[in-house]
Amino acid sequence: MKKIVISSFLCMGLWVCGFSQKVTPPAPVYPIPSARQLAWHQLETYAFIHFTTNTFTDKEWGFGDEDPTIFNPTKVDAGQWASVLKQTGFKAMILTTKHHDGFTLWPSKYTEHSVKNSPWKNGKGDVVKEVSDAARKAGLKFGVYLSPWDRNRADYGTPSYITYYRNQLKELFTNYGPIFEMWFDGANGGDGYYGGKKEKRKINGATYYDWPATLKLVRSMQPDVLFFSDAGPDIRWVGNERGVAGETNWNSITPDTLYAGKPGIEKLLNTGSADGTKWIPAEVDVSIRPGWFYHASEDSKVKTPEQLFAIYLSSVGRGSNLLLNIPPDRNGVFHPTDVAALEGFKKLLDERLTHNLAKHAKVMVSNTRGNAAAYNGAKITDENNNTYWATDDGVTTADIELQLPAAKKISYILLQEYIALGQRVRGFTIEAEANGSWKPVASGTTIGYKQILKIDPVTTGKIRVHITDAKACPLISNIALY
Ligand code: FUL
Repeated sequence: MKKIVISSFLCMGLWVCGFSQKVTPPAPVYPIPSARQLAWHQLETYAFIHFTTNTFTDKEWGFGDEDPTIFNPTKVDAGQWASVLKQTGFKAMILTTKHHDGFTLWPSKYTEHSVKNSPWKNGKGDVVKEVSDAARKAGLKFGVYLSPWDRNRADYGTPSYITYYRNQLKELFTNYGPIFEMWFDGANGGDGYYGGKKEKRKINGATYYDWPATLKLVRSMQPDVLFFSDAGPDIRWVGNERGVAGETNWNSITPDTLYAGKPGIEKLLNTGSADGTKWIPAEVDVSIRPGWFYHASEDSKVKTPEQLFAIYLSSVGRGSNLLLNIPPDRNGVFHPTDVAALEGFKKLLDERLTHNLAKHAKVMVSNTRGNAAAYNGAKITDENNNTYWATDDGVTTADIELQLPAAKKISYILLQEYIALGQRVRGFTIEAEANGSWKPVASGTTIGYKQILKIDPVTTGKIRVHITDAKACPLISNIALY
């Protein structure tokens, strides 16, 4: 103990303190993720499940006047959904417990517009229970989407509807175990059944719902839940439903600048901003079919494994999480075409992104923080995301060279920052050595949690990454080559 104190004193701020090897860890670059956001980043891919009366009316947005008796799946097999998702690499599922039509998939005691008045299981069924149970059994996390807009309710637009919405949240957040994410969207107001009034209603999206109070209520029931909306507070929308995050993708954004409907908002959501004040990473929601709900007419339009792989690269491969919607059909199961597409997608992931050629590479770096083993280049290939290579403070450009035991054909390069201390890298280039000379193979701006670059295949024994710009000393936890 005494030795460390003396040597620190003698060092007077030098990084390496003689034999005590005391090196100051990098200071965080704010904003940084919360513990629950950090865990969320690691989920990477999870499923959205859109299922309700729309599945039976062939609509995307039910008007709210649907007769509950039309909800009559022959067999809801949430076990099938969960096992397909588990086997194809998904980590969670988020269910539309109530879409804009207001029909509740659980027997809510606050409405008659519910599964309890359907013939399915003689009104004794509970889709939310079956899905949350199946998810947990398969080791998947469970999340809910409870549409704020409700085209069925007579009181939509008045204060009593907010009480109704919160009562439903109380049912969902107390009866179905842990909920990892609550998803709510900006679709609001417009025409609807509204208890028979059949009129157009407009609400003030900024004030009507009093979201701060609602989120506080939900957090009081489940403190670990993550809230998704256009503006967060935990996870933001990526600005499109095509499956594409920005090539530049900051986890930071300033929420004051966000509100639904603002011109240009999609672009900002897509890229985030380098100087954003809050950590609100983007989630990429996209459907495996053109619509969110099942329509037999779209059976021939299911995305192919190659299309799903491309979406994976433009979402997870750009540091976002992928929320892929798979809508159960009228039987209550995933359609065979969708299952085949998911299996094909998983096969492509296994073939293309599992055999890491950098595993036994020798790593040479232009600078190591305090010359300390704790931050050396080997941390980049140790396959441990809790360790990282770091440079000295003030060193914001640096080179990393990976030397492979033998030349290999490389088609994908994966980079990861240690984001627990903030997202830093603003620019990088990558070169490969072929026949004694270096040639550029890729370049980019942000890295974040994960960046996967598809390159023109190159056969090489040496890859060099230049960090060309960073907010502060870069912290790289992983580089993999495939
Ligand atoms: C949107 C909704 O209007 C769509 O129907 C769908 O649920 C999508 C995921 O969110 O806001």
